[in-house]
Amino acid sequence: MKIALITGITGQDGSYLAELLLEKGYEVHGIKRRSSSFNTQRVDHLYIDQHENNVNFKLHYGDLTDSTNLIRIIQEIKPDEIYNLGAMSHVKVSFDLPEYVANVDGVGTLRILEAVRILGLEKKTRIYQASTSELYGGLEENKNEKGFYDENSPFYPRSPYGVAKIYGFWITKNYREAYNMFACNGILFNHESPRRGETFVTRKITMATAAIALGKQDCLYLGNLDAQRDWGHAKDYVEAMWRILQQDVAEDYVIAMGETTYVRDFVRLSFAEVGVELEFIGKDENEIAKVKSCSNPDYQLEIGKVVVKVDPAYYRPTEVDLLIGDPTKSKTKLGWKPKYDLAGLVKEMVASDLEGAKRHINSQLEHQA
Ligand code: NDP
Ligand code: GDR
Repeated sequence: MKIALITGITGQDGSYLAELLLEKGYEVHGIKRRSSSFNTQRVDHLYIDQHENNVNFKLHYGDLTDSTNLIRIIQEIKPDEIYNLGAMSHVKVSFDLPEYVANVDGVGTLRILEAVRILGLEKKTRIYQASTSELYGGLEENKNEKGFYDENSPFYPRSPYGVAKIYGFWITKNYREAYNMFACNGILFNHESPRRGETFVTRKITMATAAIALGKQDCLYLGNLDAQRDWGHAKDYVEAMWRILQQDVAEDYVIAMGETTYVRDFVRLSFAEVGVELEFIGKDENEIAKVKSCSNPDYQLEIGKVVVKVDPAYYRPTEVDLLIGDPTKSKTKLGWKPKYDLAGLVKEMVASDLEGAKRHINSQLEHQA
């Protein structure tokens, strides 16, 4: 039985990866942070009473800022594979917490690599580092001849998050070259799911779609509607992470869908799921979206109602305008093939948020009864 350690197991990707590795017969260990309120909702369904026999899922308290803790956990479980997914992952918030993000997202990666080296596990333990398309920064001149970012495109990060992650990228590559460690970067483009954090743009949109359709929210306030992202499904992307660590040779890979979509068009797709067609008018901070038609009798939205407005408070000091990745290498070398497209992703997210919103309304009604 292979043993895996996942940092960031309580996050979107960590939870899907834990499910995948358990299905594959791994013993899965994860690092969770001590918090004053519950932070394990995404993995609670995997929890097994630790008094049972053959427990193959275990959470350990820890933090990427604490080397002693990381060394102790890795020493105890001696993992075959470490997936370093832990990070302060919100780009806009990284402008408010730049030093903390450098410590967790940048130096945290070094702490994992060093722990493995200090413990003499360089030959045993394979390491996956969660690198990101934010490394590219969206500069037009850095795209390849086909108009995509690939494994050879130059980096130009545009946020404290991107700058911290570039350290994580290079220190992973350096440890691979310096100490012959099996350490790889997955340069993943945006990936979403019903488990996506609620302040990332896709989830914010699908939750608001559900709440507005059910009459529980008046208007959705967003930032830059002109940004373009290459969006995939997190379930597909964690499969790529696993494949990266199963190769004979340690290398870095871009994981992407190879298509880019405006934030505005994600909003359109999301509202279309509840039968609402939107009309966008105005520009920049004066842009709004009104209901043009509503074909679903369950969601009676008034024609002309303004459901989206721009709030410049959500603009970033420096923005990444456009991201589009070239998945050729991952498709040919890893045999990676995504099962979801954008339409399927939006459908699943809106359906899940509608269900969640209805559950919430029903429980409120029960309390009132
Ligand atoms: P999430 O924000 O959903 O999850 C982040 C995880 O990291 C959570 O489990 C969080 O714990 C944990 N974490 C935060 N700070 C620390 C810390 N100091 N010590 C230990 N753990 C910590 O992110 P995703 O699942 O979306 O992303 C996973 C990784 O992939 C991240 O590194 C992200 O930067 C990267 N990435 C994500 C992409 C995406 O589109 N989703 C694309 C490319 C890269 P808690 O639950 O307690 O907050
Ligand atoms: P991103 O994701 O910054 O690409 O980072 P996010 O969903 O936050 O933003 C995508 C784009 O949408 C624009 N936007 C808004 N974003 C948020 N969060 N809220 C808004 O109201 C809003 N309005 C418009 C943003 O300006 C941006 O252009 C994600 C994270 O998961 C990172 O950890 C990961 O590394 C990258 O994807 C790849």
